Amino acid sequence: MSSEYAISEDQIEFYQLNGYIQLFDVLTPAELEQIRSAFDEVNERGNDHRVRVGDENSTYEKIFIQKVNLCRDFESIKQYVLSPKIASIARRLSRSKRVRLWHDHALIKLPGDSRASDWHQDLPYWPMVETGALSCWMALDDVFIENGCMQFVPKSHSWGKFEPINLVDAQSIFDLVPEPEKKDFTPVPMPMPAGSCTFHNGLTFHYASPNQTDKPRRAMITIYMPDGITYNGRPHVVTDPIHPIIGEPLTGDMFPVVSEG
Ligand SMILES: O=C(O)CCC(=O)C(=O)O
Repeated sequence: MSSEYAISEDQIEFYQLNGYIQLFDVLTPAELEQIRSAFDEVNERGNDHRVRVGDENSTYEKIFIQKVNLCRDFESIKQYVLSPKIASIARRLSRSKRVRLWHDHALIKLPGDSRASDWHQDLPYWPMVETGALSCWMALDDVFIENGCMQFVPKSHSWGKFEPINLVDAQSIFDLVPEPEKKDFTPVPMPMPAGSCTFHNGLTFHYASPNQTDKPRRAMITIYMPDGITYNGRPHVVTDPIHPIIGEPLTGDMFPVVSEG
């Protein structure tokens, strides 16, 4: 991966205030091509990493095909996910001394009978006591509203942590949000060319509309957590096999330090 991506203090403040930021041309064309080729290889190698919720035609897979921790089996994805270039942006945005990898995942919104990724927060699904974890959502295709670019509600990360909503049942998170905050609901769409990305706080409300085009919308997401985040015991596909102890920090080889400053 190429060298450090410059972000200004104003951009860090924007992220801190709004809970998200959009960054253009983060990947070089060669880096983008490398990840796209890795996605082709993932497709050829089948479904080992797929989060299975129901069968091939399940509602979940109409929202997106999700493949978790590709970095464990695909060298070029490992290079990307562990690269200091992206991790250091996460560290600076979150104003952390050190960030660890939580996990990576591919989210592919297929064309056809496509569903929205409904409004939700991420942190309620993660087994973490503390806040602060954040995602880098890297576009591998040009994205716009019609194929499911990300959308965010500015400042919604300051509304608190709600219950995890069921994306498949079209349960609305807004039923959980109190009135004063609900009136501040002004989503901001994030169209951008491939190789650009957004970062969002695990508490920020986000959404992606159905893919109404005839091509897949591919995104590579890397999730980082400030060092010291502790395990809260919630079941999760990443932590279930390793049985962490409740209250202990998520550390070790599975959650390596990826940027320190
Ligand atoms: O890519 C999508 O459709 C949704 C992404 C998302 O929810 C996330 O990255 O947390």
